[in-house]
Amino acid sequence: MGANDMMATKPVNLRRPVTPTAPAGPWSVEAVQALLDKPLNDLLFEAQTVHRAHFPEGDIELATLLSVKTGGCPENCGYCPQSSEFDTGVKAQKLMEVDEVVRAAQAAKDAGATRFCMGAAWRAPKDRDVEKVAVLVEAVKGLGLQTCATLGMLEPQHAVQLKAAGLDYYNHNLDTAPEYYGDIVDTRTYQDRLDTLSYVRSAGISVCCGGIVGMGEAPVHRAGLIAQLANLDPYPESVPINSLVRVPGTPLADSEPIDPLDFVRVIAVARITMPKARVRLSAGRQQLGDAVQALCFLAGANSIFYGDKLLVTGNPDVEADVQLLRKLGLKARQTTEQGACA
Ligand code: SAM
Ligand code: DTB
Ligand code: SF4
Repeated sequence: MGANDMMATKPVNLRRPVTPTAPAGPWSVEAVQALLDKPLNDLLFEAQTVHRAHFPEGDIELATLLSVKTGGCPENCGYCPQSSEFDTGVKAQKLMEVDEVVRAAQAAKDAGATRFCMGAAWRAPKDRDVEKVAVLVEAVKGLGLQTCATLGMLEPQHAVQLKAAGLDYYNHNLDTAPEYYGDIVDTRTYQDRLDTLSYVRSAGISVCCGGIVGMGEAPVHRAGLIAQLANLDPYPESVPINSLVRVPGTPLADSEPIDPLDFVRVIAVARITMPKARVRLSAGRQQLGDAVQALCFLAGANSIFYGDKLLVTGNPDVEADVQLLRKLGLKARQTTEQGACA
């Protein structure tokens, strides 16, 4: 097959990824593992080929996070500084007021973000919490930004309410493979996560779902996570790949950091298995350095969290990211006057 044939854009069915190595049916963990194990240059070439076929513009989406309700969470996710079970110095705060959120969202838009994601440290929001977040969503949507929220487990009617308020995306991560999940959190199950994802889908909200690497997982767990994500039907529109931010006081604070090239591999395999998704190079960028981030973009990452803070931990500052994109000759995704993404 010549290079031109490989670059040709074919009609794509979201349910059946069209890639050089895509299986006819669901992705097996073994097939994903085989991709992860390829020689790096071969893997990057395949990922970049898939990437160019599906994202000829090559732009980078800028999504800004805001923790609208911080800390005091009853869950025990071993990576999370916001769990009330761990002594991390994060102070619990109540839900932010609308005007404060709108100010932050406007500032994000002015800085060039096209998506604004509101995070809340809840296990599952109560009815009255969802009503209040719906007001926030409506206000942020009114600024012409894409809206995203991550609030924990939802009931089906909550998803419907949030959709009606103008929620475009719901972030709910599977975090790792089902086999490793119980080692990371035991206050909820993998099936709880899948249930919320199905309510979000049914309500017509786009799905943002990914995971974390560098939590002491085995390579097969990374393959297991990607297979789970790629086999969601359809696979998520947004796939955040986080590198663990090791926060003192959390049970995972002393985890062995992932080899940066293994992180690049995970990004590449996410791109190959979910060709039309926005793959987000998410938490942990402060530890990666410019060269590894450049490799992640080559591997098919086309979204970042943009802004000086993630939820409670740090992120590269805006000026550094503007310079990085400029240095790499990458352009940020633009919105139209109406706020729709061009
Ligand atoms: N409470 C909600 C939930 O768990 O879905 C929403 C907020 S929670 C902080 C959102 C996601 O952030 C988690 O699912 C996890 O994937 C990611 N996350 C949390 N702490 C992290 C850390 N220290 N490093 C990397 N990612 C982290
Ligand atoms: C996601 O996958 N990563 C973001 C967002 N979705 C909500 C959160 C990262 C959190 C990093 C640690 C912190 O600041 O709390
Ligand atoms: Fe709570 Fe979400 Fe943190 Fe888990 S990840 S402790 S659910 S805020």
